[in-house]
Amino acid sequence: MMQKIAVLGLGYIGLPTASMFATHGFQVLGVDIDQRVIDTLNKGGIHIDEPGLSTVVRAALHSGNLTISTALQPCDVFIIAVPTPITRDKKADLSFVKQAAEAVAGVLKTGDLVVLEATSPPRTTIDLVQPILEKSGLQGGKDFLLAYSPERVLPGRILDEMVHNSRVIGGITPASAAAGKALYQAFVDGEIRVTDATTAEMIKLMENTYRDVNIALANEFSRLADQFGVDVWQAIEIANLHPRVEILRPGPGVGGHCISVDPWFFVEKAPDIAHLIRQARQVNDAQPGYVVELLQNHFGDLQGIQLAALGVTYKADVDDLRESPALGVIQQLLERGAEVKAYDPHIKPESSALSYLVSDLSEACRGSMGLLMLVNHKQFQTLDPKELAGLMKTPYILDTRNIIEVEIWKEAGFNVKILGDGLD
Ligand code: SAJ
Repeated sequence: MMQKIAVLGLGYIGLPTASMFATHGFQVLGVDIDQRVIDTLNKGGIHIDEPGLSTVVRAALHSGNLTISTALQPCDVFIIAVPTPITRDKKADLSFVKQAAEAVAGVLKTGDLVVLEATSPPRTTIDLVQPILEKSGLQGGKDFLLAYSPERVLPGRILDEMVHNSRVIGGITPASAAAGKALYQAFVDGEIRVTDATTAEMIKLMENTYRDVNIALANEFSRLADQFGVDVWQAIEIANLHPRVEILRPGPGVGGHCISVDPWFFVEKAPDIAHLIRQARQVNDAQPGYVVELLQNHFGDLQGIQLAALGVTYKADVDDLRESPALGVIQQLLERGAEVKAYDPHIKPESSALSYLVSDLSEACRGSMGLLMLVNHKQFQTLDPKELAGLMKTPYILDTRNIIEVEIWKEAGFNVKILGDGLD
């Protein structure tokens, strides 16, 4: 019976995972190297904006089953849920995984189970983590069990999907996979499939790469539609009536610490094979530039043009700025001499280094010559265009997410451009 679980990394995945095991009867030690995370949590706060998470974390802490610390101790199970970002030259940064594996090696004992959850390049578990753990003198598969099991939860729906999504557990041995399956059955009611570690790593990357390539296709369709004078949104809606077609939504680009990152792990490991995957990444990374091009088509020279950016996070209704395409668009506008004020209901100006962020929508719009809808936050679906038109110098809006009611905005006097609508 697995008694004590250590979760290394209390971020978007580690904190919900630690709390979930704790509220399902396990003794859990949550470990993070950032003392501020520990202090925030110990004061009853939370550093992650995820619906329902603070309730579960508080319940876990109050139950006494979850303790948190910067120091790792001996446990029976070790779950490594630390970040695996990419470097500027698109290489996987596995330094946090290495650091966590070293810490586990220092307290590992016979019979323990180690699970790597962090999204990693194929073969990371067997070629990087296993040898580090074996510095303990114990042998993987024989003295300790080692598995890879990625999270596939959608930020914004983490607590629901953590329980109901299917899950894959890849073991360095069948016994490792079986032990991983037994562990997650504590709270997962989705189907749990077992395989080997490298296959499980590949599955995770395939899921996110599949999404990135399909978003790139939608983005390229948006540019083709603008070129041919077609409304891509109507075209997608009708094309998707086909029983085997599901074209995703064009947008200002692809952000987040997953979809915009994970495909590069394939490109890094197999640059002579992953051509389509690289190209899709380049299409998505060029989409912010296309948004700026649309603004240049409308305003001509952007020098001195005052714009209000609505939304800076990487997607709707989250507070996560990582790899956000909105930041890419704004950066390029500033480089062209435009004057940008941005407003995002999920980001407090005082808690962000973004100098152009203001604390309310009216301040962002006052005196501006154009609105730039960059994130489809729920709050932006009910804006009053008449009120905003009254604040602006010239009522123009470029909607990169196709969330506004065009006729209502036109009646309020706006000149409207939807990315991909085929109009000038
Ligand atoms: N986006 C579009 N058009 C779309 C869908 C998304 O432009 O049709 C953009 C979003 O605006 C955002 C980016 O793509 O900038 C990524 O958003 P997302 O909702 O596709 O994905 P994430 O990063 O929030 O979560 C993904 C999910 N993976 C898949 O859907 C295959 C989630 O299940 C993963 O667990 C998560 O990555 C992860 O952590 O790996």
